[in-house]
Amino acid sequence: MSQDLSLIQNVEKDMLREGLLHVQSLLTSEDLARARLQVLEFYHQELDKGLFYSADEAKKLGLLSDAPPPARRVLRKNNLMYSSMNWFVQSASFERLSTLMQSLVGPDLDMFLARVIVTTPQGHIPEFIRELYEPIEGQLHGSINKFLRSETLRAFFFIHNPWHQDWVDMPASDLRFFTTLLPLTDRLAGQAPLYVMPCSASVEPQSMPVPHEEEENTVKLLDGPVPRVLEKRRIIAKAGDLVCWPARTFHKVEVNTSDEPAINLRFNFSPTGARTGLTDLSNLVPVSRSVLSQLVETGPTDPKSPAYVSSDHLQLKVIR
Ligand SMILES: O=C(O)CCC(=O)C(=O)O
Ligand SMILES: [Fe+2]
Repeated sequence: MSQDLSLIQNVEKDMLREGLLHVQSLLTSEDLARARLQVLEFYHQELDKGLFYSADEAKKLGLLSDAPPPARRVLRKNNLMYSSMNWFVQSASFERLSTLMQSLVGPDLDMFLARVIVTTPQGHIPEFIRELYEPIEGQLHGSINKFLRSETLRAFFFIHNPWHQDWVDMPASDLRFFTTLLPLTDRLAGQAPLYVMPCSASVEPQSMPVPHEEEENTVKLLDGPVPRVLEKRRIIAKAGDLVCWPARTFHKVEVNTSDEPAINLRFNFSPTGARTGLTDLSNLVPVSRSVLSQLVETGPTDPKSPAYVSSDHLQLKVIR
């Protein structure tokens, strides 16, 4: 417990200082082993079936024209995190994650996005797709979901992810959210290198591609009244770690030159009542509630207290 408390104090300090947090070994070894086995099995099954359309198929399906193809979404019922992997939100590891999030957000906490993110090994991506998205510089995004052969999309596939702030995923939000990433595979050497710009959480939302010049250890942001030079730092994350940032911290993922997929669980958290930008509010999962919220939402827990009736926005309906 005292270890957890000091962890939380450091977490708050780290996050406030840099708008970035990396906690080693957040997942229990049991949860890591189970989740890792499941995502790797999923990946290799998809790979055996043939992950992506061929160039001819993609052309016939209109995926290569400039006109946007029909949207292919990961439906909630197919999303791994809401189906075969939904055990994870009940796990001891998720409990640790939500305790940590409560320390950064407060006791009124919601989780509003849960997905598996795969950065596909370069060697598993057909040449015609690589030509469309490489090099990473100047690209709008690195999502390659539309080329997936599988009829049911269960996870989110990337070739890379150019510099961005996660507000681009939630443009209609009020920016009050954290992204948490839980790598289930190591992010070392060529395993989809993850970079961040520490101390960038106050930069105004930038649309993509973000105009910049990049050196080995710095990035110069060229949009805005004066160019700003920020540190560029690689996060050497290992399977089971936690990496977390708020809506405006810049990060990027380079292509995966290793033989194995780089796979993360991703959860977004916000304080209850924040505008998340979700169109379907059923995707919002209450994680914890303050005492005040519990009292207002359901009434006291004492068995002698009258049953809670209802509260209609500003008008409290009390029946005695
Ligand atoms: O794959 C990663 O490590 C990061 C992915 C990412 O940037 C995102 O999901 O917004
Ligand atoms: Fe991101």
